[in-house]
Amino acid sequence: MRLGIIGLPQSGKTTIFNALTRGDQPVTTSGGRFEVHTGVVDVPDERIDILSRMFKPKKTIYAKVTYADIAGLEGGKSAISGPLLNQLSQMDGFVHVVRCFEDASVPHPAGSVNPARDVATMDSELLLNDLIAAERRLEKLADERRKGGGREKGLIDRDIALFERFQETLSNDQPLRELEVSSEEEKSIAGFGLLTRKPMLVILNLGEGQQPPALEYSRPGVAVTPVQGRLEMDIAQLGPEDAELFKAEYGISELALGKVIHQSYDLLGLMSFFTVGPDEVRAWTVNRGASAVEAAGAIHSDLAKGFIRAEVVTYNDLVTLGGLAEARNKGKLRLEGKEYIVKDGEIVHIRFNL
Ligand SMILES: Nc1nc2c(ncn2[C@@H]2O[C@H](COP(=O)(O)OP(=O)(O)OP(=O)(O)O)[C@@H](O)[C@H]2O)c(=O)[nH]1
Ligand SMILES: [Mg+2]
Repeated sequence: MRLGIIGLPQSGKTTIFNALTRGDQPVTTSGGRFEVHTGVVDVPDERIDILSRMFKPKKTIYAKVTYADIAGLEGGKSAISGPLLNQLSQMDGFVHVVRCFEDASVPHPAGSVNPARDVATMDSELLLNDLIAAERRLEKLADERRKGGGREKGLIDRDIALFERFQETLSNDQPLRELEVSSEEEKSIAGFGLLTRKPMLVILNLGEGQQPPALEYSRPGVAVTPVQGRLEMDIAQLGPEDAELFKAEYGISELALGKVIHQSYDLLGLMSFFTVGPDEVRAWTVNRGASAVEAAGAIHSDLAKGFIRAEVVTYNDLVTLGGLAEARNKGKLRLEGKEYIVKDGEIVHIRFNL
């Protein structure tokens, strides 16, 4: 799963990226140049820590999220061009970094710090691009319908109706993530990478000790969270001991970054199930509502192909009872079939036969 970090120039994208990935990309200005850096981040999970202590495996593997620091968005109400748009459309969701910090030595491209305005600017930039994409698609569909010989007319008409709905929604300044579409329709737009369909996490990038601004912004599929970006980046770059000292000195009990990673994960509609054993304790990522056979497929396609049964135990039962054998003895290890809906935090063992 990949989240693209976007925002106006000099809003603190690379700073947030470094904080999330414990990276040290230089925070010099990209000058609006198109530039992408990616980093993979473990999703912190106390349950994995505890299972790992229980099973003492050779390897402990957390769920992962990839962040991409994408520079080059100007926020000038112009269409986003080629390679940049291509990058954006490949993301599963966005982290929008909004500058709140005041610093005279860092000029704001619009001349002043105004988070509400910047949120609106980025929203309309993404909207504009989807509007252009929808219009292009409608032209193509009209051509296809006129020429004939390809897909069935009924299918083309269905797509035309859908993209006309998109066009209308976007023209009313409404992002597409707020529109209900059927699973059929979902399939016919999967390849288009429409930007306003993607979930978004808005990060209010605060200066040290700054209070978050009041921002009236509540929309489906968007979460808003304040982060003291530079402070968190500085801490992320320290060793664990120094980081503790630093946090004590600044009176920080918990970093916002763990929360940001969790919010990203939730926003993308993901959850984790676990596998345990002496070799490996591991978190696997699936969509919420995934079935047992889909969970098997997340581990390996062979497990889905040869699926017989899933042995399932809840995290709480396993930890309380102290082991898989104990769980089995107490009848807490359930046998489930292909269609079983896996829950977040369940420990799943797939029985399969090829
Ligand atoms: N004072 C202060 N400066 C910050 C803060 N966060 C970021 N900066 C500074 O703002 C400048 C821009 O930060 P970057 O993280 O490079 O911003 P960016 O969005 O990646 O910039 P571009 O890639 O050039 O668009 C840097 O000089 C940072 O040190 C903060 O919380 N307080
Ligand atoms: Mg940058």
